[in-house]
Amino acid sequence: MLVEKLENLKQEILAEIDKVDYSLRKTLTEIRVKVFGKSGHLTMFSKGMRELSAEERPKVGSLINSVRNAIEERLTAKEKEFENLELNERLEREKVDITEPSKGVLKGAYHPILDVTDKLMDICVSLGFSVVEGPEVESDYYNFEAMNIPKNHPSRDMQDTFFINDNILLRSQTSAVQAREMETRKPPFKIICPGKTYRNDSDSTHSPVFHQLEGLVIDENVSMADLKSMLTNLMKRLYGEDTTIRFRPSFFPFTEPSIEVDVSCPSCHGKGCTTCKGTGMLELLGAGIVNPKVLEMSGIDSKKYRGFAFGFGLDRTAMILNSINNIRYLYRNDIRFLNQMK
Ligand code: 2NL
Repeated sequence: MLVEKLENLKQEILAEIDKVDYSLRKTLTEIRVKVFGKSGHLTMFSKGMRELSAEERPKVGSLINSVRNAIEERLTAKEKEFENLELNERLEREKVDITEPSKGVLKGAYHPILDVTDKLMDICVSLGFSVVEGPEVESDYYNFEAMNIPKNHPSRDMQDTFFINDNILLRSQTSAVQAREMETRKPPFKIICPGKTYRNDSDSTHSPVFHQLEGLVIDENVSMADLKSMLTNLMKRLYGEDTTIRFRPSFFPFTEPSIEVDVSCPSCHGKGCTTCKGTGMLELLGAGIVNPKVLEMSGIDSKKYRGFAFGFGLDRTAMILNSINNIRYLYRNDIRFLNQMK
């Protein structure tokens, strides 16, 4: 009776396994549970062994084992078969056609402002300067007060500076970084501060966001002669050895005396063209001997130390070096334009 039941179970389950096709492969797991699970058919038979007599037990035991092995073997074979099919299916689905032509790689290009910033930083670092950065959202104190720009100065007008409130603004010059550094560093030191600056100004040569690189040297006995020789060296390395340099007297509240620096136009080599508006020269940067008031405000002893400083407009420099006639091109990031840069 028991033997017959086991034999029937075996036939029934094997037939069931044989019937499962690939699309219904999950039912193999169900069969496995139905037969071998906690309350599965074979498990029940094994549990029932307890009620058998001592002589029946080994006979039925070995029969249960052989049924288990037969079902297990058929199940495993079928599972293996489906696994192979699944793998083949996946390989087919994920096949990459290596003969298909490439769509091409879109090449990026270096932005001209980043390019001149890097060149100037390289030159300045070779001259012993350290590069420092500071916040773009600044206090009125570091941006204006510490630079000896009085309260009634036109650059403090709402028309020129982006104020966030009475005291906080978007820095209008990178000098603010230097004011911070002067408070914390012990002279002598040489620093440059490249970065973004903001002014409410917009035409073909002005953008509300622009870039400056300012330099500051604080030491005993630095002079206008040191400043001029350093700037000459710097300009010749940036624009070429044959560049001529002109210094003109000027005025800035933070330097005294102040100078402006012109170089021979790199487009026409001084002959006169549209880039230099026929003058043969380009105004390039402002500089000067740091006003002793500025030193004192930052806690530097103006009797012992002197300083010189200079400030570049990086946008203008990038425009001159790449013959760009409208500053807007620098802020469109049109890859066709960027790829034309030298
Ligand atoms: C310009 C003029 C200049 C400075 C920037 C400076 C910084 C400190 C002290 C004194 Cl901490 N001066 N910077 C000096 C002279 C000119 O820039 O027109 N730049 C585009």
